[in-house]
Amino acid sequence: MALLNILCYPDPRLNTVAKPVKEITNHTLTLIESMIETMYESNGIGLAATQVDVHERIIVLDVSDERDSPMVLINPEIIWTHSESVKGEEGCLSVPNTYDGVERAIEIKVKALDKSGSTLEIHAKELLAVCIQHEMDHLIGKVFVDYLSPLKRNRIKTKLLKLQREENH
Ligand code: K1U
Ligand code: ZN
Repeated sequence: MALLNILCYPDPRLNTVAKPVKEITNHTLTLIESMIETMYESNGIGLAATQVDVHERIIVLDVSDERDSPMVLINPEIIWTHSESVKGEEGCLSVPNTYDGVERAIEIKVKALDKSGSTLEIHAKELLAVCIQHEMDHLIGKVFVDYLSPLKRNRIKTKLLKLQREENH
């Protein structure tokens, strides 16, 4: 297992659309273990393969208080969305120290493969529903700041580019 480098906004690789996983190989399983380790190490509740520059439809999540229940969703698809949505505060490991409100469906049903290739269906509510929607956005190249106004997004972009320039000198 290894800790993976997380791409930082506005890295254009975060806008890549991920491809479906055709076959779950040992390489896929090693990637998943490293993604879980990276998510825990970064104190995240989720991580999409896109964020570690792997453009395959894989997400890992753990919204448990104990941080001992990792979930793996391969080729996730939303099969039902509640008509009601709510605005909640989001953060992102690819957008450090930045939090803002995003409107999300309050409940969703998701179909995916687990790491052994079995189909699973999840009825997600509350933080799990928000986190799955956030991570699935990463797989289509979307970052939560894309929901904010151009003014806010540009301020965030400028702040993070300045930080990255300082870190590289
Ligand atoms: O995609 C990611 O970078 C992970 C992201 C997931 C997420 C957090 C909050 C709302 C939606 C999706 C994080 O884990 S950011 C880490 C964080 O600051 C946080 C952790 C728990 C609750 C809220 C924020
Ligand atoms: Zn994110």
